[in-house]
Amino acid sequence: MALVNNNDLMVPARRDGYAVGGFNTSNLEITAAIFQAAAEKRSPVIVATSQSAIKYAGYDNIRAMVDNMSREADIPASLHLDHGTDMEIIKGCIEHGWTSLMIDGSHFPFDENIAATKAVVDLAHPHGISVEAELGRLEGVEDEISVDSKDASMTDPEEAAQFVERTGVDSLAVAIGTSHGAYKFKGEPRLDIERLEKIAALVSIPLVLHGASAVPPEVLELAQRYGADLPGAKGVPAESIRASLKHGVAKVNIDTDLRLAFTGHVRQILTESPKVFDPRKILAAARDGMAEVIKAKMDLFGSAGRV
Ligand code: TD3
Ligand code: ZN
Repeated sequence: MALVNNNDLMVPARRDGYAVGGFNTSNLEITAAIFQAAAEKRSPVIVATSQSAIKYAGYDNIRAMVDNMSREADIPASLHLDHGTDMEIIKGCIEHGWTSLMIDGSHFPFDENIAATKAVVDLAHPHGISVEAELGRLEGVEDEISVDSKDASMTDPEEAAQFVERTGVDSLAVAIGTSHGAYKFKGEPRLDIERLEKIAALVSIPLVLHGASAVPPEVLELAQRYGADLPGAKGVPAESIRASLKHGVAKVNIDTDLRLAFTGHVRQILTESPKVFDPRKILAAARDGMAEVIKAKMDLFGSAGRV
């Protein structure tokens, strides 16, 4: 079907206690994996593109690919800008048919984040485009910060309520202890679910969990068996994702797990089949490997079977 916006996908998700995956793409094979999984699982899906992915693949190529695949698969899907910070790209997405935008003003002081978010809401809403914002900062182990300062960077529930009220934003990304990439925790993984519960009590719009990749052991193991060097990689346990679904999280962002699956499968086929040099053989293995990961996410998030 034709592309929808994130409200169409996330408002029912928050109401019914499941989440839609926001999967990042930058090429044909990742996009195909997303729709292959969505079609098999009968799951709605959010196709996310970072600013650098747009620079890499081009607005029109991405839009045509996502639009076409969502029609062919007959799956409700949105095309979403992930972590928008550049007004030129935000406007470019509006002009090129994106149905959803994230404005990431999380690095700004509170009032400036509000102003930046409100400006994007005012630009997007007349076009029927939904807007996600972020309050609080996602800081990982690589940032070398203490537990205290990690706590200080997390989303404040009262501020979140005020932020949503003053911006008119459609969904809110919260910082509760996750971070981007493959190295999220040094010791035991810990998310601040109590904080999330307080936010959800004060904020009725759908919440978004960034940095939610699990770094699944079998995915990491495959990549490492064929030479990847990723010591100490650690992600968010399934149990924490399940807990977040009970407290308003209606979109869960996944990029790292797809990158790891892609890398593992490409490494495997190149190592095990040294006579293969057809890019389609190499990339089809990666695509199918990513589709398996995505299907498991759709089961975990509870979005499977909702179409
Ligand atoms: O916004 N994103 C995707 C871009 C992050 C770079 O990997 C996420 O929140 C996904 O985070 P994760 O856990 O997959 O790195
Ligand atoms: Zn993110």
